[in-house]
Order: sequence, then C-alpha cells, then structure tokens
Amino acid sequence: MKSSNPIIKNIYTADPAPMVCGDTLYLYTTHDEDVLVNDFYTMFDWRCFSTKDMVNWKDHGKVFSLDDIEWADARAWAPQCIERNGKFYLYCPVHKKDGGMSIAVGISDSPTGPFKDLGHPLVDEPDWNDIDPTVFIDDDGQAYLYFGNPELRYVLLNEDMISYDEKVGVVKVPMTDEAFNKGSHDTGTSYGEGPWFYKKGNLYYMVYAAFAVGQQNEHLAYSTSENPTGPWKYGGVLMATGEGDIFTNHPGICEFKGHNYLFYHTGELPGGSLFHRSVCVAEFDYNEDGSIDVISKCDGVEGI
Ligand code: FUB
Repeated sequence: MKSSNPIIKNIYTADPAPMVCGDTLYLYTTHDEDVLVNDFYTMFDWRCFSTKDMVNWKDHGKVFSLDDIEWADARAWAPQCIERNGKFYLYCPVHKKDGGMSIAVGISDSPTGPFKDLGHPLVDEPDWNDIDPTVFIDDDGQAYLYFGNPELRYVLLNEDMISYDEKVGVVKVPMTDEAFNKGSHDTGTSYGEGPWFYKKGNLYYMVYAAFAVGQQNEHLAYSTSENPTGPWKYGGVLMATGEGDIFTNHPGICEFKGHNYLFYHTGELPGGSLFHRSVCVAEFDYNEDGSIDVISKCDGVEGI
C-alpha cells in the first residue's frame, strides 16, 4: 500500500514537524485558514496527526491554539515538539499582543495534548527574528533550540526545557557563505527560515528553507557540522524550488522504523496558494559520507 500526497486533504496544513514516539510518528503542523485576514498568512492553531504505517493517518485535531496563549494575538507559525522525562514540549512562534514575534512553549503529558502555555515567551528579542524553533536533545543531555529568520540563532535549553542558559544567552550563528552558501536573503546567504536540527551518526544536520540568488521562491538546503553549535558547512540543495510552486517550503526530518523521511509543504491541494499550503512526505536515503542527494517532490510513500 502507498500513501498519497498531500497527507491531509480536508484542511490546509503547513510547516510539518514530525516526532517519533515508540511505534508512532506524530506530525505537528500549522493550519492555514480558508478565509484570509488582510490577504496574509491566517493561522490560529496547531494540529497533530499520527501514523504507525505511513499510510493511515489519525487526526488528533487542534492541540494548541492562540486562544490558549493569553499574551499572543496572531501568527500561529511553525512549531516543533519533543519529549523529555515523560512530558511533551511544543515550541511555537507567535505574534505578541504588544508587538513582535517570540517563541511560546506548550506543555502536555500527552503527545496529542492538550498543551498548556508556559505563561510567557521563552525567547523574546527586540526584533522579528524569533520564529521557526527547532529543538534537539543531544546524547549528553544538552538540549538546543535553534530558530530564526533572517539569522540563525540558538539558546541552550536547561533540563526543564522551559528556560535557557541566560549566561550564554541567545547566540547568533555566523552567517557565512561557507556555512549557508551565497544567496539572496537578508544576510547575503541562502539561509532563509524554518531550520530543522538533528543528528545522524556523528554528524549534526541543519536543514532549512533557503533563497538562491535570482530565485523568489524558497528551496530546501542543508548544512552539517561535527559539533552541535557549528561551525556549519554548506551541504547542498535538498529539495529544489518547484516550477510554478508557492513562496515557502518548510522541512521536517525523521527516521521511523528504519526509513528516513522528509516532510515538506506545497500548494497542491485544490485552491492551494502561498497562504493555502499542504503537507507532504518523501522517503530518502543518506549517502555513505552523510551527504544527501536532491529529493524530489513525490506522490506518496510506501507503507511500512
Ligand atoms: O507558516 C508561516 C511561516 O511560513 C513559517 O513560520 C515559515 O517557516 C514559513 O513556512
């Protein structure tokens, strides 16, 4: 049996964030509303879906929303969830009532929520860079939260996962061509947004949405490092900009039951547009040296 892309066909979903827990893959997404406000991204809540076989998906509905975050008023953007010591932490960018973007944390005893807001922003800088958090716990127990557009930044999360090392503070990753390739985003590199941080073998990967010189729409690219905090080395394009495609793309990567998956989004549902996206998945393999060849958009994946 084979799945068919987009994975979710009854609503518009974007910004996929997979999390494997036991024999189940949980997929957190954002939700593009049908009716737009001010002709811009109109996003109020985060959704969760799960599968055990990559073909049959269970809809867990809305697991966290702007209504649950007293201090936020708009832009329920790209999240990521992680488990630590039996609790689940959903990191979410939101627009604050008093202006600017920041990163909220929802906490739950279950991967499918409901998530309860921490009560205040976790990361809140005086600029608009605090979006698209990606979280990873290394083998030594140190947890990292990377995020950012147009700059990639990170904090060292404390073991409680709801605070970070204030002495180290928010670290700005050097935005160099060696790390992220020359590109057309604000830093002069291709790094755009939507980082996805993980480790495979001894190599750390940073996958992200990127802007090539002369290209309007995002493609996906990756960089690697031998250390969790860099220096990063540009690896290549992961998914090319599709012809006639939408403005954004957004990566989420995981290994599930021995298979490697890239989740991404497109505008391919009926009525699709840059503000009406839909989440898809492709299977891929790593080369022996850890590099990854360009992954094509596809119709779906084999059941497992
Ligand atoms: O979905 C809203 C924003 O668009 C995300 O935060 C970005 O990664 C881009 O997908």
